[in-house]
Amino acid sequence: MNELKIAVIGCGMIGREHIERIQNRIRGASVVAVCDVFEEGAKKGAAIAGEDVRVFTDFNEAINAPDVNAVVVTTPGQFHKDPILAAIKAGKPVFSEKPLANTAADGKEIVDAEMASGKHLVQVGFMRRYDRGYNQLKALLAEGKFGAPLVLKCTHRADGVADDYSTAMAVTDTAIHEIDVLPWLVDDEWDEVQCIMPKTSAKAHEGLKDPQIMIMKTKSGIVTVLEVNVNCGFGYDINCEIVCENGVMNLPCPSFPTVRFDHNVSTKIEDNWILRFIDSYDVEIQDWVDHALKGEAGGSSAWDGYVASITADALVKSQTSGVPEKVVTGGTPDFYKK
Ligand code: ISE
Repeated sequence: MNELKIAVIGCGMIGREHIERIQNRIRGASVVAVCDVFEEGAKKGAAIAGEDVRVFTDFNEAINAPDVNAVVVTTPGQFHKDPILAAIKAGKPVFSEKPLANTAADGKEIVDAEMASGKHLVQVGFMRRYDRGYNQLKALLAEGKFGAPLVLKCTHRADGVADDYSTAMAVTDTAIHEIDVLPWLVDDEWDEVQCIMPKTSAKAHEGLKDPQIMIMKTKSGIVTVLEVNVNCGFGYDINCEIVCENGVMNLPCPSFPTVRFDHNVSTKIEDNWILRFIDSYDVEIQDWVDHALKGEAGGSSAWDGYVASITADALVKSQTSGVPEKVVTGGTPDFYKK
């Protein structure tokens, strides 16, 4: 294979972002088919992809089209499983936007199908593994002079959320990024997780518990305290401080000019996640293409995606139980050991 000819399944906001990215900035790949259950949606995707692209409303037809040799799944998470299984069945590499699936049960079906196929076909779109700052932290940790990481203090703050954002989504849609990237960062696995509900912000819509504090412990005993706060009102603010035995390191934030104006000294905070991680998305999709062309998968595997869903299920359980819940994965199968 010397070029990926991609069918994009799901032409919502992130689907359209990836279509634009693949057509304009990615080497070795082009979008040849777009699909959305809503024809209007598919047409919006096609308008970005260009005139030669074929438009589908049935994902099976798009995935099995003879000119398609790779698949990007950007439907809402609860609809990821079926197109991913169809791509595995067709033996075509598939990039699934995060999360792999909304439930661990769906994730397990995907992992089982991929193992049965005998090929690594699935990559999950956890873009933070491609973020420059997280990679700099990982490299610093690998130097060894900081000693072992002991405590991670993180924030995941967003300006605001849509009315259909639920209490569970603070885990399944938002904290899911830290659930994936932090064990990768410190080379460990989650052991138990707990969610504590502080006083709810008056800005949270009816029924939404926000902020939430997630306390997550790894198998080696590293403790993460994560503040998810999606109505902060001042921008998209991702922080990660790693307290190690011999020193402390902080995730670099995107740099903006420091300005002096009107008796204030200030620095901008990024507006939203698309802008904050835009470079990571480019690097991630290029890495997927490069791996897929060699018959490999990079980034987060289907197993990583499945483990993230198991962890998310445990945190969602803790949202109501209030107590720490165990993360039980049954151990990494040989197929996924790196
Ligand atoms: C999105 O995928 C993100 O990357 C944001 O960090 C998160 O706040 C949002 O809820 C997700 O949908």
